[in-house]
Amino acid sequence: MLRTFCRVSPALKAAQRQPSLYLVARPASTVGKGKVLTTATMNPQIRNAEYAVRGALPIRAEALNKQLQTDKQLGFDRVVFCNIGNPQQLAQKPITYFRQVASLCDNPDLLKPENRETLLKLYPQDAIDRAELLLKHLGSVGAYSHSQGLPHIRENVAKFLERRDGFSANPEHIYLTQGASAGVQTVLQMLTENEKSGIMIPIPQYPLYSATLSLVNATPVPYYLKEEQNWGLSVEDLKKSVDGSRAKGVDVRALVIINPGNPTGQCLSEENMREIIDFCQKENVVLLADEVYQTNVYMPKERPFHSFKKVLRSMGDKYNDVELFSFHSTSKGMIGECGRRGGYLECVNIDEKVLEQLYKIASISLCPNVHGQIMTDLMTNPPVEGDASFENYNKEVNGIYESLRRRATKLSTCFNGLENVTCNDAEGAMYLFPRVRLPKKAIDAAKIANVSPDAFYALQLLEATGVCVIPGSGFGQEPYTWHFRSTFLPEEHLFDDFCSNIEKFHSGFMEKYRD
Ligand code: DCS
Repeated sequence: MLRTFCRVSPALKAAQRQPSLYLVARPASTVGKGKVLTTATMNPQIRNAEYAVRGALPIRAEALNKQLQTDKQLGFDRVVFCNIGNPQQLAQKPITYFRQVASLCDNPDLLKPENRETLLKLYPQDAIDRAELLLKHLGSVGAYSHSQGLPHIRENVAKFLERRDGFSANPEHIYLTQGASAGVQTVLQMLTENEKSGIMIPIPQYPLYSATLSLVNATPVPYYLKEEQNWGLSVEDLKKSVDGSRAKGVDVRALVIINPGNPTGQCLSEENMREIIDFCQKENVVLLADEVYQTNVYMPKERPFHSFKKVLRSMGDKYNDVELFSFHSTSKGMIGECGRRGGYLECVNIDEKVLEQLYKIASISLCPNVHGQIMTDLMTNPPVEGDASFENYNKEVNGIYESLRRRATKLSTCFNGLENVTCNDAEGAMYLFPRVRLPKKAIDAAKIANVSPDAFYALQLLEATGVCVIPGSGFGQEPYTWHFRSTFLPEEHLFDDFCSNIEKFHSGFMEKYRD
């Protein structure tokens, strides 16, 4: 009887057959001499993974930030973290309604009848109602939820997708995730059969992709975005890239599209998206649509956001064999709740048996964190007309949106005014990715300092101004071109100073290294 309940996994059985596994893996002479786990013995995939947005530059920035507490001689009075799209780190205010609901879910005692009178002085009725509804489904935020995410929230996400796209969505095909990152990592892990499994990624790209491919030991298949066409994507380039890799024996099986782009900020046209979907069908590749910046769209008339799900469905039944995973997050948009780790993944046209495996992998982590799930519920199901919070919610969201748009323009104007710098406008997202034509003398100095020229520039900028940006090499760029990525998230009232510090630094740098 016990045997049927305690099924021993094949891996465990193999280990039991080989009790001396430990000694076999490590030569006897090393036992007892030094650490078992070193950077030499560790998983090489982890050792080799690189993630620039939390890499060398931000580490130096953190050190400078610490130094500033005691040393007032640094030449600047604060470090400005433009390395990461983390709005609340740069003083963006959280959306009031979101925090009201979250705080009531965290402290349900406030909802007790005896506290109602006081509560109503502090909280609007719709926040109270929402918290009560969520708690009815959740029980407690301290309990594990369904591994795929609370069914009630997944139903709300599905309704949101139906309103957004005009096509049906199935809550069973939605997985709530800890930020979009967890969804992306899981799907990349699922797609990797062996080291020949190839995933097409844009260059420049957000390094979550290259880092995860390194972790799972899959092969990145790069395709280049065209800087001179506002970081446009050409399907001919996709074709060249897939053909070239397949000719080398790579088993290309998926294409990653980041729309709106990070670090490049471009928004795809619907026509371009149709071509991409058609490409996926012809080439038999799964489409991964990273749509975390879907509401960060600053030219909504000329370059509106379209979801891949909507475009795919609008192309009719003929395309029902195109497999699509799409990702969204509560970290971006006007919400910026990065620390709460909310998001979801929608699976379209994915094999049911694969969905079972996806459920299994989600269940190994038990469940996505419940605070993130609550944020996902609020993001996809915010106050509507007639709700007590509607007006204030809209005011806050529009205020952040308009400010982001102004800051995007201000910063691109600043960059385009710098000698030897060109910068495309941000159609979307939170970043600019200017190109700097560095003088030869600066490139030689970088060589002596043993860093890439773009890292050399970014380091000098950091040391001189406290502004932390990320060198283009962290995202990938055309060979012998140099870029950096900066967010446009610094506070608006400090923005003029921020721009003029960059301008001063840049002209000094160019003077110093002029050929
Ligand atoms: N996809 C894209 C395109 C992103 O830019 C990010 C985060 C993510 C996914 C994952 O974010 P979450 O896991 O928080 O949902 N952007 C990083 C960046 O470039 N700066 O900040 C984080």
